[in-house]
Amino acid sequence: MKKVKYSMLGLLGLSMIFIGCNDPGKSSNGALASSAAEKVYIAPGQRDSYYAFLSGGYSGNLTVYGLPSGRMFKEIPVFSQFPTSGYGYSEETKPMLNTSFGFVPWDDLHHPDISQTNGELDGRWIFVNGNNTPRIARVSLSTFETEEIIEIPNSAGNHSSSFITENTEYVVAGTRFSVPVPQRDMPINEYKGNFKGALSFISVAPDNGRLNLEFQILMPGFNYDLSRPGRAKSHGWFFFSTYNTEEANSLLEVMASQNDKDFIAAVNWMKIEEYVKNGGGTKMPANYAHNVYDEETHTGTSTMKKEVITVDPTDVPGAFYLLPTPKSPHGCDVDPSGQYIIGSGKLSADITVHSFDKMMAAIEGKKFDGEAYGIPILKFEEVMAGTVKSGGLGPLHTEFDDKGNAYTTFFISSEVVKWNVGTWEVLDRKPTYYSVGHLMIPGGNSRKPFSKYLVAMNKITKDRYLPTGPEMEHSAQIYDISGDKMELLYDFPTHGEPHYAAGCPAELLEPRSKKIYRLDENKHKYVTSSPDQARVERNGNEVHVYMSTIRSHFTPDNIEGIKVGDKVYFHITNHEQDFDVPHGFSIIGQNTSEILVMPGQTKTSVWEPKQVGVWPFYCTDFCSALHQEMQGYVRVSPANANVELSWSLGE
Ligand code: K7E
Ligand code: CUA
Repeated sequence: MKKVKYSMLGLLGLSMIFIGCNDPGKSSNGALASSAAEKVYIAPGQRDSYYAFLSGGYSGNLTVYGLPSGRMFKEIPVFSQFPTSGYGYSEETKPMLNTSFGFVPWDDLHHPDISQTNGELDGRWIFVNGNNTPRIARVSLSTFETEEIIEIPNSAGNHSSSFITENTEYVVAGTRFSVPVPQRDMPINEYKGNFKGALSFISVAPDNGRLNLEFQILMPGFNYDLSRPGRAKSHGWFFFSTYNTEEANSLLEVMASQNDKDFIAAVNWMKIEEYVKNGGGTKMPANYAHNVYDEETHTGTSTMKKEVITVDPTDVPGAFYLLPTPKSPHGCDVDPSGQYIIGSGKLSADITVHSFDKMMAAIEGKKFDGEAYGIPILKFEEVMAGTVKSGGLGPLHTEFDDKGNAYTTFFISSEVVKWNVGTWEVLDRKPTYYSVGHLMIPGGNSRKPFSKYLVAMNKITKDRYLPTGPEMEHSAQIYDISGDKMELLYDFPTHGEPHYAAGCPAELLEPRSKKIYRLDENKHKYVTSSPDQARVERNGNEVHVYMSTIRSHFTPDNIEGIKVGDKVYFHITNHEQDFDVPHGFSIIGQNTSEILVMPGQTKTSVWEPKQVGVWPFYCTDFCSALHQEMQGYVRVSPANANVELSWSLGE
């Protein structure tokens, strides 16, 4: 215990020294060179060559940037309410944030992954995870909207997620925290041997992307930190890094660093899929939300699912093995060939690389070193392919280029280290400012990386930007990796706390990016398909306003006969059919946000008037020269008044 404590202190001390050494780097930092400036400069009217999707961490959302400019194009709301569009505030999108805990309007989003076909990015969808209240979301890369969110039962701290298999057969969700399964009232210090770590496999329908939780593996009570699919030769397997194999439940900073090695768990999901298809596994009662947004009705619905199939690893011999991996591994990355599995022991200087071929041979030859809860532990020497003597400290995450190189981030020594996959030789290293977490090369988590740019996402900003009080946005950095040596090109601020990111060439998404929703295809229950159908209907104290918008008026624009105590639903249809002409809607005293309605779309804003008076509403998006004229009034009478319901069609 003492030894561990000292080494922890040592690492902390070193991290201070390393950060101290990284003087803003005015001399060593080549970013001021004019050639670097040219490499990131996108002239007015020109477009970037890559999309980058950065996780928003505790913002709960996903942000879209261009590379190499580092310009932010959009924030896509996923797990968090977003007043800019009304996501999570409009009646249509509230169901998207429903969970078994009720409405949860926030999450912590870490790992975006773009859908693949044959191990290459196909640009259909991007998957993301919610850590806190375990959820997986699917975002359309045509509309850039969240289309589906599925809650993950028996899970907590959904961190080794949301990575996909190489034909997007499954998106995987692994629990960081082990918990009692099923959840129950029990003493925390009985954790060891009793808590379970659920690894969930969610199938993705090839045509429309619909998610279904097919099975959950109930693993020993370790912490499952990160994961990557096998690819090419290792397709069919999935790899999960673990820590706290000690199964400590207190003072983890020390107690979970007792074992010299934790594990990378190798899971043969194809075997388990077959086992489940043949009736294997146990049906267990569960309660989890499945929320789907329909593009035609522009409406989300939430359904509670009641059952899940669980699999006990000891019931499927040959499908589970543990690969000893030193020093509490964090990142678990698989190279483009599928041969190498990289475990980044975050308390270490070295990077451990396992070989898939050696793993298969060790399984064949039964080269075991005992077992844990019935799962065979493979002999370390039998599976290890090599060690990268990095010279850095605190390796976290690795991405790959298309020339057989790997790039690993080092949190403590604040750098990116480039090394050769196969010789394990260090080829280059560049500082990051400061304390880098994940990095991203477009396609760097697939069989086909695009090796032009590398984005490092840093945890500490300090002096990189003009100060903005104690709270600074995180800083990301773009490196040119097309040559032998990496070249730092540019710093750009990010939003929230990016962890992982995914990127792809612009031409993969540009042609299919949706421009408008067709009005004649709008199947919303409350659509106003032409302005002459605009109307107001009362049903008890519920009032439905069928409203149309076109530059620059609302129809109807004046409404009378509303009473205090009513619940007024404004169903707003945008009749524009031109690209980039949204209209907004907001009304005084509303307890939700404004809504922004895209061309051809219908959205609903609810308002519960509390005070008698004549209250204005207006368009929130500057849509035309007469945008300021885009307004109207609602007359609100006392609850017992008998003012007739009436409205003006503005003709
Ligand atoms: Cu390293 Cu959540 Cu992927 Cu952050 S995780 S850095
Ligand atoms: Cu419509 Cu401003």
